[in-house]
Amino acid sequence: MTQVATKKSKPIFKKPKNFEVILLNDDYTTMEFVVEVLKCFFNKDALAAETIMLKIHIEGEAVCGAYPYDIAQSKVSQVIEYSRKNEQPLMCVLSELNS
Ligand code: TYC
Repeated sequence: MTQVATKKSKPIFKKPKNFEVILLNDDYTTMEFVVEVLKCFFNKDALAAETIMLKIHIEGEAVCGAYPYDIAQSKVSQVIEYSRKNEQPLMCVLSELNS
């Protein structure tokens, strides 16, 4: 929480922003790999991971979780690094919530 003083010195507590982590569809990443990523990095069970993967495959993208900035950014980096190490082009991005 960030505390900001007003003229009357009444503290205002600003709610920290959350950031959505979004996985994007592509034509080359395997479905099995995306399911593995959703289980390992976003703690999804097998059914949720399969459902989210299919949503991305059909609609082009899906939200995998919402976190404070540092955690969201670290998930994006970890997913991209893990994908490249496994020779998959999977892309993961951030989107700001509750501005
Ligand atoms: N479209 C991919 C395929 O047909 C599967 C896929 C799903 C890729 C989700 C990326 O985030 C993704 N192999």
